[in-house]
Amino acid sequence: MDEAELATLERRATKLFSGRVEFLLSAPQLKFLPEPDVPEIAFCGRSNVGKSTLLNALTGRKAIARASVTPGRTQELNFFEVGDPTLFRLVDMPGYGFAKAPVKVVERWKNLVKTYLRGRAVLARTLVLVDSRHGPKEVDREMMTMLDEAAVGYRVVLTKADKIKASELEKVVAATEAEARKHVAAYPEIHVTSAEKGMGIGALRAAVLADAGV
Ligand SMILES: Nc1nc2c(ncn2[C@@H]2O[C@H](COP(=O)(O)OP(=O)(O)O)[C@@H](O)[C@H]2O)c(=O)[nH]1
Ligand SMILES: [Mg+2]
Repeated sequence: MDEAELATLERRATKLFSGRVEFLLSAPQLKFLPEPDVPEIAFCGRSNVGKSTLLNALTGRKAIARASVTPGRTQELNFFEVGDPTLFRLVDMPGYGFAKAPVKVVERWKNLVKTYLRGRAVLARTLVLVDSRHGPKEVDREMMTMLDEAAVGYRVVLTKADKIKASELEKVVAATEAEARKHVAAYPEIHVTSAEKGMGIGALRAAVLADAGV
């Protein structure tokens, strides 16, 4: 795609996201998933990485997805519809890697997340969010490997880029790109974002649109 096409896609994406975006439902178990009738884009990442905040930034809304006060509280899959009529859905996944949850609870959401990611026919793309301040951690690598094995294509998205210095960001970007290259299902190019500053949001909107095939 050349620059002019990309700019057009970005404009179309911004227009679409400024239109109808609605919370559909929260699924605490697989039986509550909505009908698989439109493409879905899933947002994964460690608890507190900025999933809900990024979802809000993409849709240009302050609080359509609830940014969590207590890390690890959201253990449901939250579905948001985009477009009128609905063209695709965004899915805010439960965060992984929080220390305080009981083993049983962790097992339950691991199963829910795995089963969804492996078996959801309409899953068009997954975004794996990684905190710019930390880079990919062991739990991120585990998630990426699981997605590789499930042959689910994903984009790695660095969040909170405003929180570190440009020189440090450069290093984290390089390390994250190196990690992405090790994973067969990962896009080689990563996204660098800051919901706070609006950095990388337009490009990610365009990518989501392209991934959803609309
Ligand atoms: N400075 C800054 N803070 C962010 C950014 N994105 C998220 N946060 C903060 O990080 C915390 C966790 O965000 P949240 O969206 O709830 O994470 P989630 O658990 O992955 O859904 C919140 O306090 C957010 O305000 C960002 O781009 N920049
Ligand atoms: Mg959240």
